[in-house]
Amino acid sequence: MAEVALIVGSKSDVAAAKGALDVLDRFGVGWEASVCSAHRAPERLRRVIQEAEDAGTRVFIAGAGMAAALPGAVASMTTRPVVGVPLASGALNGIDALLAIAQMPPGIPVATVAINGAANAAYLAIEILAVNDAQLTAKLADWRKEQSQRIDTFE
Ligand code: RP5
Repeated sequence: MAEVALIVGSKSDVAAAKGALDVLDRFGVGWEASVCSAHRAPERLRRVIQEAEDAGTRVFIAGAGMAAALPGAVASMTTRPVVGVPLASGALNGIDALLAIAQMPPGIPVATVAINGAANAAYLAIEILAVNDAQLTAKLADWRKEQSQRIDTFE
């Protein structure tokens, strides 16, 4: 089952978003991924979200660059948590997307990660799912332990 649905605003965003899928795979979390622009195809976006919810999606990850309406638009169409990934593109190299995604109005939040922080979006989605999943919680604890051991090693 695709517990996480990843949506990006353009084909040009796909490479930058792939890091999220690698993390989800490593934790055995099911995902589905699609390209859908909030500006260019808003009606299709509503269908994509509805279909994902019907299929069991519990967390959305949405990545976009420039004016980056997508994560906020997804948040406006679902009550499931939305993690937004600002992607570096265009003249402002992601600063525009970061502000657009973070500055949501009260009541329609988007949990915003760093510019090009797709991997952290996946970790956050996994942490949300782990609240009700002891096995996933244990995997996260193992991963944290592994990270600690890595930084203690002088190589
Ligand atoms: C945003 O504009 C997309 O998320 C992408 O990062 C950027 C450029 O899109 P394209 O013109 O490459 O489709 O909406």
